[in-house]
Amino acid sequence: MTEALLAQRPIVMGILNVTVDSFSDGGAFLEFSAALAHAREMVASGADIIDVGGESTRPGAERVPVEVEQQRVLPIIRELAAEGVALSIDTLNASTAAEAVRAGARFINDVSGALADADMARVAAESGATYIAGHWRGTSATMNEFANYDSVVVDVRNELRLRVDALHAAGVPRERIVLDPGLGFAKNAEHNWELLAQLSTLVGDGFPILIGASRKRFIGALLPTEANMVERDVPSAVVAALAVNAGAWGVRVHDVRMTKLALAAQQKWENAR
Ligand code: PMM
Repeated sequence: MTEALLAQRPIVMGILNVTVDSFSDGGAFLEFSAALAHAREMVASGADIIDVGGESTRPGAERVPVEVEQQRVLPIIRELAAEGVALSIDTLNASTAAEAVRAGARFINDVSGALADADMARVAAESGATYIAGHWRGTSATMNEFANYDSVVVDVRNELRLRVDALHAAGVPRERIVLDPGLGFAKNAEHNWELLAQLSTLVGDGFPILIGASRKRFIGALLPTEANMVERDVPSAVVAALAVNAGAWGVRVHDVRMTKLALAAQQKWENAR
């Protein structure tokens, strides 16, 4: 089901965070239609996959009840799947992953690499979806305490290998695993840059690699303090192009249009070599 997308390079995953705090009756349809409109705009701009998330995993973020998470994401997934859009569900929860795949998602994007929910590896195996395993330590609340590495590249690589072993043991075939070093998850800015600079090491292990640098704090640190979020899109697009140049399979981004332009330049450069 995802073979064609896994064979394609590079892919652009557009971020659809449906993480509003209240879904009041009046606001629900507005939020729903606004989310759909944004997803359609990203598809029109060339997004290959739309990544739908109903719970923020940022450092310090509070957990959302699983019913609320599902109310946010499932109607959007159903609608976009019916329109033929390739979708991934960004969740830590196995039950949300299972429901999302039933609703039409083809990828399960779990930043915890199946550490947050003991049932996730089984769901990943049984669902038939392609599973994106992120590297993380701790939880959203505690991850900053775990940002200690002997060598961040060696440690992340080894810990991702352990996740692959666990997924494989649960029945997820290697061909359905994508790895993500989890920039910002139990990592400071230097860790993130080091992982990016050594990306070819991770790529060398043979799994498709997804990179999520877009608008993250370490990107924001390049800008003056008064800069707004949207100003992070230029350095995010540069990092996306460099990541693809280093062999990444895909990039998870907010500004699809700008990323596609950066990747078009990268592809021209590559093709002319
Ligand atoms: N980062 C966030 C959420 N989901 N998924 C993957 N695979 N990789 C990431 O780096 C990642 C993710 C947090 O960023 P956001 O709050 O801007 O979505």
